Amino acid sequence: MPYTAHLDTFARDRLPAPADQPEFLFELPELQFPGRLNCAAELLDKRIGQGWGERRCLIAPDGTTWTYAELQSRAHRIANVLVQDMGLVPGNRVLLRAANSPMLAACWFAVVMAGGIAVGTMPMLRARELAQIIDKAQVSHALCDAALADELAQAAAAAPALREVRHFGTTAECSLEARMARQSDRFAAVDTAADDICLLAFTSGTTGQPKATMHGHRDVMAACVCFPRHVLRAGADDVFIGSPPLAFTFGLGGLLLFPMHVGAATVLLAKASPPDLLDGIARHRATVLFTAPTSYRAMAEATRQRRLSQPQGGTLRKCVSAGEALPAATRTLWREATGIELIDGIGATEMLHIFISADEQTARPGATGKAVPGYRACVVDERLNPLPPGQVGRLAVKGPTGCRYLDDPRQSQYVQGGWNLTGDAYVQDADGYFFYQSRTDDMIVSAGYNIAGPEVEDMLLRHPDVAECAVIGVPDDERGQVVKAFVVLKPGVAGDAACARALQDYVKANIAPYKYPRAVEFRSGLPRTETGKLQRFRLRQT
Ligand code: 3UK
Repeated sequence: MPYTAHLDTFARDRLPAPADQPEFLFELPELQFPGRLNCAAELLDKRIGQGWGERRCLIAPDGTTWTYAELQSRAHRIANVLVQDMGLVPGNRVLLRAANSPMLAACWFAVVMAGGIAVGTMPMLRARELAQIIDKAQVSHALCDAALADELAQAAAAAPALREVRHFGTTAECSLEARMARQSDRFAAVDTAADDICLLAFTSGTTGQPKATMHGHRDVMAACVCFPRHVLRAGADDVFIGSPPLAFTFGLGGLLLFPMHVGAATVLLAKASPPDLLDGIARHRATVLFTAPTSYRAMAEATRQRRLSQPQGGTLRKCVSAGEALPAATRTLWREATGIELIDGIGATEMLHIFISADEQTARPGATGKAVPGYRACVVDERLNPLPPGQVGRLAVKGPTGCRYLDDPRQSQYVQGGWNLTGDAYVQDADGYFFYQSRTDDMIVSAGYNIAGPEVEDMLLRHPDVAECAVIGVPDDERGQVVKAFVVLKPGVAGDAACARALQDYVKANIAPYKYPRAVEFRSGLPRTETGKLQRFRLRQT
């Protein structure tokens, strides 16, 4: 048996069979990792050994700042509480439940340092969804913000696996903080194997039953040296900020792991709506921003007056967009508002983080970018044969990270022949740039034409009256499907027949007329997941 520090082998026992796992590539020199690795010790304890102890690490919305050494002493105390008071054994799953905050980050490091498996949960989740997660991951311990205790208590009543719950952010006698005060601020990190699992990330899933993806200590370190080192290139003097929850791997990487890997500081905002983000950037003099395309679009309007970026006298210098396709129109809007060229990147919970991207200098409108160093990507047909440039097909990737679903038959859909198939339809150009088309199952087929909804959305977004939109195919007797647009108008614009016609004419005039939306419905908002992704399947159900 290969070495593991896990005494509780739940995760290891539920890995996909070797033949169902993707091929992992470790071709770059920076991807050579030792057989024993604890990523929490690497990102925190090692940083202090390196002399970064007094550097700023975590910044709360009110400006309260923890240095690397202060985060370490909290994480070590929590690790001692987990092991001494709560009986944590390496390999146990620990549910984390809080809005983004320094305390949530300290809990994450404590769990991982103690050899536990962190199970992040979005603050918006309800008891029903929490119970599903607890049951699927057989979660035994939880650390929970007292403000979010109710739904967890309801879930716990229905989920017997959960034995130990501790709350923070309360003055109660049995609070996590009270227990921390009685523990030592020294904890020796568990000597985990590089491939011991350290986090379970549930897919934000725009459809269907939740799946748990598994990532190990090596995967975390690998993610830190691919996109961040080769594309983002942030440094120790940067101040990161953004919106994705730490329970979403986009947020975990962008707002916690990546800044700490380079010794930077990170602002953890509990609320990160576009106006909150704008305030936070100015107040904390943030330099690196991670958020989603819709958020950039909403901020662009308001940002013109705010001088956010360096070319305008502000501080912001790097902006990453991921989670959904970035419409070329949004890229332009942001550049015009701030002078900053967005860094688009496609990532996935299954892949841990971003694997195709382009930096500010090499970005092309409408393209996601090229394979991030460390990854290989191609466009393939139904039988996994590579397709030439210009042909639309399925995106296939492999690299140092990849998909391992916890005990799930859908493994064989995501991983085929060693490749991770993300479910996205892409086309490559002659220069190797990848252009997103749609989700594979979202491609609209109307009267024999293939139409990618996002292309129509991009055109609608260029119209001055449109705030947000979503384009899907709806069943049609004559054409199989017709293109339908759901449109949220800017305030003060009337959603009448004349407006619908104007939008249709606008699309027809600017892209091939067969792509225009034959149906237009006005809405006051669009259905989104807790990570902000459009739920097209819910629009199809209406
Ligand atoms: C879509 C994109 C076009 C695409 C994620 C960065 O979004 C993340 O993970 P999820 O598991 O969703 C994955 C799916 O989302 N997508 C994401 N980014 C882009 N489509 N352009 C993009 N730039 O369908 C993908 O398969 O929620 C993103 C880092 C970590 C992540 N988990």
